[in-house]
Amino acid sequence: MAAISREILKRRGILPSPVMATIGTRSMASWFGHVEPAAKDPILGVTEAFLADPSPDKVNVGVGAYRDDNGKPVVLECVREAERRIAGNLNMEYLPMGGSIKMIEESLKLAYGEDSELIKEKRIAAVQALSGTGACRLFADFQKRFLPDTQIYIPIPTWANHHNIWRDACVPQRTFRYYHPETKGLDFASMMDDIKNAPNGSFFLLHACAHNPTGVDPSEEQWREISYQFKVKNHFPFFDMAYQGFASGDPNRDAKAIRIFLEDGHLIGCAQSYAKNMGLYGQRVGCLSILCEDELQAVAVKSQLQQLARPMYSNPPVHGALVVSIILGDPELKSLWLKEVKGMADRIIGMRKALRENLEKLGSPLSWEHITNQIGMFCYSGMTPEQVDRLTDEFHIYMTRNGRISMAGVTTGNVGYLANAIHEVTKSS
Ligand code: PLA
Repeated sequence: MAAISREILKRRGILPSPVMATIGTRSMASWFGHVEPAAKDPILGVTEAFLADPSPDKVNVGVGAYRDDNGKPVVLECVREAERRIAGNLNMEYLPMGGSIKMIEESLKLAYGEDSELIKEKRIAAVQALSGTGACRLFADFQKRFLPDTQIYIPIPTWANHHNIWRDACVPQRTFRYYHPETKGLDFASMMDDIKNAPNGSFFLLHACAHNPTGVDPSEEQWREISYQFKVKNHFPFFDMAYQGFASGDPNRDAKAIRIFLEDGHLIGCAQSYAKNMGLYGQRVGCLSILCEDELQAVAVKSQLQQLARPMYSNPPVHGALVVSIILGDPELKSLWLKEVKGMADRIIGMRKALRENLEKLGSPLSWEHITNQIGMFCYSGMTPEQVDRLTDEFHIYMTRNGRISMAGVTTGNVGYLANAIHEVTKSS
């Protein structure tokens, strides 16, 4: 008997099942015959395409991964020193389900403030997470399990993976306006309207600093207004803080939005990542914290976060957590880290200036002021997907199709080439 095609089965309303797959000539492969290839990830897919390009001119300004001025990945000196201290001295036993207590303690100081009363009162439930992504996902799963009727309000635009994370956690999503394409700045009025118009007690995802992809953050004054409105509406703020230190060069200053919300007495959630600010990308080290009413509640919440982690990955990886604990727990290494974070932020700021100057020198008819107004790792250039396609096809320059340039990949060596290519594809627009 000829193999029954998937199409015929579909038309007959019969989904191919493992049993049906044994009918006909198709073999075991049919177990997965219905699996279509997934769409390419809009960010990590760019790296794949970049790696596959043999051109010597190629430039990757896609993923937000810091490079030195020679375009090489960086391991911070404080990290090297922490690793020297670990080598041969510590065991590789499992961490507890909630991760390293020391790493969590240090992370909370970083987010909530060195002398935070909330830490002393033990009101924060916190667990080590699989970097920022894992922290967001754990929170989304917690939200679904314990507040199943809630939704999450996500800014437009945002880091593309936010949508995947809350989708896979089965939390319904709503959006709020954030960015103004004409001014290439914050659309504060619309954002406030959307906050006001959301049902009381809504969950909001906020980027604590260095908003991805826009590089546009509210000012301190605007954060105060946002916090006030959240109080009025009894909304819950969940801060994704993936770039602490990358906005201003100072992690303490970059936590300002969170500190304002804390001053105003909000309960908050917070996802922290050491991928960017310690360059620990592949180590997958981060922290999820949820500020509770009191210690009793925090103990319960933490135990439930651990219970969510147990069947998913049991307990988090140990190496990155050791590195972070050693750096943040040692005053000398911590000050070296602060110096190195500032160094990374400053190099990026320098590249923003250089890219803008180069474009202006080329006589671009467009305004590129936003390159230096925006902050953090990314420049939301305003280029269209078609212009980005031309950059890739004609100049071997790789970036996400939303026009986001990872400034962390721009160097003294490639900034001229990049500016020239951008000028070529935008000059007649
Ligand atoms: N949150 C935001 C806002 C991010 O931009 C990123 C990373 C993360 C969380 C997660 O980082 P982590 O899990 O590695 O800690 N965004 C990158 C990489 C840098 C990515 O897409 O995964 C980006 O290029 O946008």
